[in-house]
Amino acid sequence: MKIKFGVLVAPVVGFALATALPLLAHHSFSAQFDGSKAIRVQGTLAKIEWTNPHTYFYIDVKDEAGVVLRWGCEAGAPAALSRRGFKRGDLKLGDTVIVDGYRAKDGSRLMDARRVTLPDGRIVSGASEGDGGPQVPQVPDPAGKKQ
Ligand SMILES: [Cu+2]
Repeated sequence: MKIKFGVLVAPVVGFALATALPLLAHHSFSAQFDGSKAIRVQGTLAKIEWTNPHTYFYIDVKDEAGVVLRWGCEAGAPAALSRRGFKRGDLKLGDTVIVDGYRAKDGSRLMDARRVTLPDGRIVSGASEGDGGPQVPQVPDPAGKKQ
């Protein structure tokens, strides 16, 4: 009976670790994101976490029906962003921001931020290059036109 119990429990623990790790540790692009699913998200900054190894910012996006959906955007570490000209003072809550990147494989509202358009119009790297993913996302602009 003890062996059977172990067999039953192990898959549950394994699943919990597999789902928790991508957000906590460094990972390759393909572990979490889909390079064929480019996306542009434009909205207002709701929350930002300057944490290692990834900075996360959260953008509230209003859809055609007026429903606000929150997107999580994963960027590089704070120091890596700073080296690319994206510093803490560049974004404050409520600012309008555009993020270009790729959607999470699991279909959740999480994306890899490859490029960020700051409120002052500067376009800066999300500091996530080098993770094995595509470099420049080809995504529709907010008006629906192709870049
Ligand atoms: Cu990582």
